[in-house]
Amino acid sequence: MDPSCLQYALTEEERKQFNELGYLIVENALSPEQVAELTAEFDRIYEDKLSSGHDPKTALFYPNFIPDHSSFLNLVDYDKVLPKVWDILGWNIYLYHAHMIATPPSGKAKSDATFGWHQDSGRVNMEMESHPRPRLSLKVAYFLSDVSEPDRGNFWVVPGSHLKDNLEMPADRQGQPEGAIPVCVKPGSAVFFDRRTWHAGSPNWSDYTRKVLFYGYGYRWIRTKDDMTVQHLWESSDPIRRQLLGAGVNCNGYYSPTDEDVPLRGWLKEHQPELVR
Ligand SMILES: O=C(O)CCC(=O)C(=O)O
Repeated sequence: MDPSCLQYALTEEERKQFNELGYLIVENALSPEQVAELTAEFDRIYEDKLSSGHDPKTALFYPNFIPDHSSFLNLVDYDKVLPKVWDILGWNIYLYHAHMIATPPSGKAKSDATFGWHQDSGRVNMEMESHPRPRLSLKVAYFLSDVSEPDRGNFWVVPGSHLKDNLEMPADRQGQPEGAIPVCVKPGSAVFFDRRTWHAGSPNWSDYTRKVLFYGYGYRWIRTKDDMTVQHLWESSDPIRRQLLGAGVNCNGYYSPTDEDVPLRGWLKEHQPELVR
């Protein structure tokens, strides 16, 4: 990592927003050139899935896309984003999960049906005894298509809901929970969200296919949530990227890391020592 990335460290205002709302929007995180390159690779994968029989009217959920192209890999330790991730979670982190979603026009009339609201991490929410639930991980969603208007298959959130263990759903599964809003952003925006923030994807009632890449960062003692077949990329990666791709010395090092397990800690000791404890 080049120390110049520290210019993108989380600001106090950003921390306040993330802590209070459970999400944070960073506009223009990607340049138009990056959006174009990522979109070309995204479209290639999507077209490939359509040719292999994916229904063009339903959303494509495609996990483990990092090995598919270097432009996806390069976002794993992206200098405009990673410093904000470590400012929130600390240094004992890695990419535990990544998925891309294409949401094509649904071709259906707009309805009021309640979306699939959830907190991330499945059974963690039942089996961990704590209130509020622990943060554990966050996702960064890079929007490649224009969702600056509602009804475009937007990502929805209930701001401030990350400290709630339950979210009251509307009666008869009609309408959205109180306070719910669509996240409306331009291509190139990165949306950080705490895994506990109640969120949902939504149907696409527009004519544009929605395109998003999700990068999930969590503590190194959390298991991967998809196949994450990235091990062959370790050798050609620098030490911090290797850590983020799940490399380590041995299993104990996920819990009690040595310097070799967590090069990010060594880097921060030198460049942002207040984060190392
Ligand atoms: O498609 C979306 O906007 C929602 C994605 C989602 O729920 C998730 O990544 O956990």
